[in-house]
Amino acid sequence: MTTAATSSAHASSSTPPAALTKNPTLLKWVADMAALTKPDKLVWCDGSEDEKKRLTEESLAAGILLSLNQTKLPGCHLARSNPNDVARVEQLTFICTPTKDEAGPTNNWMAPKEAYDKLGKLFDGSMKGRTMYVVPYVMGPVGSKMSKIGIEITDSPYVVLNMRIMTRMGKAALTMLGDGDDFNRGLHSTLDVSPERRFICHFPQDNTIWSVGSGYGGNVLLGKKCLALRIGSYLGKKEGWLAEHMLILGVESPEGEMTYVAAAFPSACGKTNFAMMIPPERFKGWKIWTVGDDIAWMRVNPEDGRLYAINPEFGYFGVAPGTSEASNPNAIKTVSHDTIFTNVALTKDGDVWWEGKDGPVPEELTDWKGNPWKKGAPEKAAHPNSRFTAPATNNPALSRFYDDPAGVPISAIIFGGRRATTIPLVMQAFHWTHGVYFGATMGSETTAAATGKVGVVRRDPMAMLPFCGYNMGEYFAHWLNMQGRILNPPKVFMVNWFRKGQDGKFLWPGFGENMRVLKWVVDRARLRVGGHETLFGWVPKVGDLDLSGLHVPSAQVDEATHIDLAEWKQELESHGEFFESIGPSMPRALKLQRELMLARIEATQRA
Ligand code: OXD
Ligand code: MN
Repeated sequence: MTTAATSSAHASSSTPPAALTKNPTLLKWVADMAALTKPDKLVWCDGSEDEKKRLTEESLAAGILLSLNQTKLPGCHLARSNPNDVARVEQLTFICTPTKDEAGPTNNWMAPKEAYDKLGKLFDGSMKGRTMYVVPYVMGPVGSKMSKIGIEITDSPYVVLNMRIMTRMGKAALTMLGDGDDFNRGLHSTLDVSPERRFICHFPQDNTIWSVGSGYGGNVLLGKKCLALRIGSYLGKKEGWLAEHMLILGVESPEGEMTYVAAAFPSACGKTNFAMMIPPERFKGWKIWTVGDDIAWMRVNPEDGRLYAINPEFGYFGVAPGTSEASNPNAIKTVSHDTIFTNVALTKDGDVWWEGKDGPVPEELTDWKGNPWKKGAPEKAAHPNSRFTAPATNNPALSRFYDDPAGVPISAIIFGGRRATTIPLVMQAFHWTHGVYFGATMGSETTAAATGKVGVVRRDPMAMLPFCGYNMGEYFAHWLNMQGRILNPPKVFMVNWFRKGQDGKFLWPGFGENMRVLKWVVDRARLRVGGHETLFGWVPKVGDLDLSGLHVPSAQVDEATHIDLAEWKQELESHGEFFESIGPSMPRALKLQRELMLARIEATQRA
């Protein structure tokens, strides 16, 4: 192989790496990783169109990408992963801090030395016969003080092509880095894609990620969950900002007033749909603008004391099944060109298909594994976690501030779960600490399919359970401490689109109708609409939620917003159990919030 210092910079051109970077720290690290993994060839990625074309052609020739109908889907391709490698693997994801306590009770932990040794053995020679790609990227707008630089070394051209969509990738990142040494060091090899040899290890103190044995997005697009959330949350704590699993959207009124909202929902609970929502007919003139659909990095601006958010990503890695004109028309337009589809089904004429897509179910398809599939077959044609990787700039609702280095000022934060009972459609916290309590106790009910037991609440604090890179109790403390930094904090809300009635049916129609809830949130944040004070927070009074033109009986909306004291007592019990599980790092301020709510219930019941 050629070494980093002497190889040709681009496989296809004679530009030496010096034209891209002379950064000695970077060159040394790349040379070290090459010495470990022993690739046949080394390619520095510059992010150019030529590079994209070349890699796409090579991937098509190697069968890594499959061609789609270029008239229907210009610039789109299909990838199929190994069937054993279709999702994030939480059980194989580790936080490698010097002590177990730093990783906390909600993370898998491995001592750094053990992890480097174990994975070092797997990486040793893992790229023999392969090409090593060096992928420089920026998470966040290029040049922004809020952005971070990462370098991912990978042996997967699929990863390079996806990183190109999901991040600001290539020369710009190296220019921004200059000779600095402040960059995330990511090393990835697909190895033999065996679950036996699959590990995703994070070393927060070293700003390093080692991922081996997987080719699936969440495990290998290291900028996303690994850097932007796990390492990001650690850096946020250290540097005084927040890295969150949140969408960011702008709500524009017919008068042109813009209000920005960040919202955390657990994975696969509709963040992308919410971030790209089209308001219903009744809200003529209102517009929702997407800043981000999955991750928010938020910092206080000392000038106005407000929290500003950037979306560190540059594209969407969205779940395909269920995406349709009805559920998300903007997503359908977004994936209509220059998109990589992974594990969806293929039609006879080279189009993509997934369960829940518009139009009739085709009679015959090729399923996500490449096998023939017939309508009515018991197996799904597309994998339930099949994905699209699409550029943010394809989104018709993309905010014009999505690339603004200063970010957008956040007026409201929403925490949402998937709860069949107890949690009302929407509720506003009394104050910041109470809002942190909302986030810390977020949960979703498991389904029968997942656990065999319906209605078991899995707590997913701030939707960060699989993504917080350090001790969860200290993460809560960091959220509480942020109050001291934010002079003008956003108002905090919880929402629940998933409450069910006695008949087991959803009480609230969801999707575009969520605009009605969002409007109340915006108006509350701007202190111009009423609410009713309950024991647990503010909820809309009759008349506060705009229900005109909604074909849902008002009694049903009442049920969706109802607070049931018996249910809440049980809920607070469950919060207590969860807080216990966090151990000694659980902040007292949150425990006291819980006791206060219990005391309020008791006082009401005595009265
Ligand atoms: C997730 C995702 O799993 O965004 O949360 O892919
Ligand atoms: Mn996510």
